[in-house]
Amino acid sequence: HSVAVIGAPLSKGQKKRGVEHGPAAIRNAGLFERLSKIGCSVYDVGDLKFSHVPNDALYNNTVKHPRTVGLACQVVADAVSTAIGTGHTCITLGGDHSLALGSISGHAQQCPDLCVIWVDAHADINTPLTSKSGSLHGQPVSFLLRELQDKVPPIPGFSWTKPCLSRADIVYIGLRDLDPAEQFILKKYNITYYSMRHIDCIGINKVMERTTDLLLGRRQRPIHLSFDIDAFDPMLAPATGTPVMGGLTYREGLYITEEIHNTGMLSAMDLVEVNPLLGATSDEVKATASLAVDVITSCMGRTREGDHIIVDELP
Ligand code: DIR
Ligand code: MN
Ligand code: MN
Ligand code: MN
Repeated sequence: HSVAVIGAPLSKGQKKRGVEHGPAAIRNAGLFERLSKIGCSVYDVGDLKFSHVPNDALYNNTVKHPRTVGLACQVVADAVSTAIGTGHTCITLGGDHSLALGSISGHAQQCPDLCVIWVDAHADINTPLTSKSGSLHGQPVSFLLRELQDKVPPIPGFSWTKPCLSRADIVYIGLRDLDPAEQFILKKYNITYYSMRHIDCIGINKVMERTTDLLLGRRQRPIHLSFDIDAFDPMLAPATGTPVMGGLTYREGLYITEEIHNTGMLSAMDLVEVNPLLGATSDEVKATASLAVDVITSCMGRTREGDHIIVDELP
């Protein structure tokens, strides 16, 4: 099938330099060759251009670069909407995770019925008023959820956003580093999440069974996968801005993406927070980027069993 790849070199949603080079690092790790090998026809949209908004003052003394990030997300939303509207499965390469506000909004313009699987060490559900860091990559989900809108102030750069998800339309997997306000929000709105503890407890197979039952049990609908590379253990994905010990194993990560592929409903995905300036060695950077490619190709149908033989009889 046909996939569109959009580079979104957005970095102003967090504080460390280098995450804007994520798309190039993932491309250089052989993404297109690997996608072609599994039979995808790939359309490269290229890297989006984001403008830096001058005089982009803090919001509420905390939230950083609101106009720059808000405008960039709008550019991402348009690109994703166009790619989905043209009939592609859409892959957005980050860049920091604030871009998911754009990609999910753009996806929802074409598929209002979509649901979201958010794979991350973090819930990224702070509001601009609860955020301690002021980083917008810790906040995208708050703008997307209808139930939270009376808690989200109108901040500069985000007037175009419209919440497109309800609390039951999103499931988190891999959480292990939540701010107190984020924990409060997850509990108060009864949002489903499978933390690393849940994965230890019931296993990744049950987690995926429950996730797909919850999201697709009543009706088939498009899936948006938002995959933060920091969901993996830092041993596997060291080149990322906010690593947290005790993350997904390689096998758990690929089981998640294989099950998502097997639903047949994956419509768009993000792969975010690969920061090639943060590996201690070039091997660490290569391992992180190559892991990102494994995640993406697995989503698009690569299996760990290899390809099926397409002849009728052995020679
Ligand atoms: C923290 C960290 N909860 C924040 N979030 C991160 O900044 O709001 N998200 N690192 O990926
Ligand atoms: Mn994230
Ligand atoms: Mn994260
Ligand atoms: Mn397939």
